[in-house]
Amino acid sequence: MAADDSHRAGIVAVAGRPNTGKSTLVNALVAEKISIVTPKPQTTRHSIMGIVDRPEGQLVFVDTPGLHHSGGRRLNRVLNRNAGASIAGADLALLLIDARGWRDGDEFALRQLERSDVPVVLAINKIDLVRPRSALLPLLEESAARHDFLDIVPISARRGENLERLLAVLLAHLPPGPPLFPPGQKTDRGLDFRVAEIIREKLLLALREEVPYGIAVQVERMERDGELLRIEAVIWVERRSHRGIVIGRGGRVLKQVGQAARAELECLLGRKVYLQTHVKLRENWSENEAALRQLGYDPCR
Ligand SMILES: Nc1nc2c(ncn2[C@@H]2O[C@H](COP(=O)(O)OP(=O)(O)OP(=O)(O)O)[C@@H](O)[C@H]2O)c(=O)[nH]1
Ligand SMILES: [Mg+2]
Repeated sequence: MAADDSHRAGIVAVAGRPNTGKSTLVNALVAEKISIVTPKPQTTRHSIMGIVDRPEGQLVFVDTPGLHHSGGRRLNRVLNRNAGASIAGADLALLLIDARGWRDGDEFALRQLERSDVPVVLAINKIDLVRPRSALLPLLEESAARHDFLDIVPISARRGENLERLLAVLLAHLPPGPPLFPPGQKTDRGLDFRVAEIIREKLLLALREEVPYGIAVQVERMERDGELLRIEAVIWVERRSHRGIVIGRGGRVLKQVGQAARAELECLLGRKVYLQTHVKLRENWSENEAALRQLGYDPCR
């Protein structure tokens, strides 16, 4: 692709409090599931790039962990640091809030962005939940008064509404330059990571309360065997009692998680998958710096 002056390229950090729809948006823009999505807050734990190519330019979105008051476990502090580092390295920040109104958590996220000095576009997401649409007008006014946003764009990530307009607004604020990634590449993350995340998503969906927050997934082996892909993964839990909960009575929970993950992996990979999972205990891993690094929660990624 020609790197002429009319071509733009840059990094857009997608930020906001947990559960505002950041990952849903990145997936919708890239038109592929790059990042896992659940109804639970604090689903995303890594900065994950989703790359969008348009004739006018390339937008590299960085999905970030939801910004939150990081009291509590060390993992939470790492997640905030990680999101902060992604924002600091971006050309633009895209702050997502929920169309049902500003909350303290949104204000906290905005303050983090203001500290970074990166210009901010505001996307008001989940407009499908607001009827009539004119009910959004006071929120637009209130938002404009809270910060000098480059622009404010109402969207529905889930329904794909107004996303082309959002892309046009973002592109207009990116610097001229050649693509940062080879056109056609959709994410910076490898297959191991995506497989582990899909398994973690199914665990988040299957488990309740605090258990999923103490879970990490690591792919130990991936091997082609003819038409089959054999995958071995470890599910790390941080309390002895969680092991039994993840496995479930008679192995029921783990079986259900494995089936759901396998079905999605087969779709993603276009081949049959044999998935083997082992549940292992690593006590309090989410409080332990060395364990966090080993499990891929490097504050710099
Ligand atoms: N109604 C509606 N729901 C949405 C929309 N976008 C996302 N959601 C839902 O909001 C929930 C959270 O979505 P995520 O994409 O995981 O949110 P997130 O901001 O990435 O969350 P964290 O990773 O925890 O920070 C999911 O249940 C989504 O289906 C939308 O436009 N409309
Ligand atoms: Mg997310």
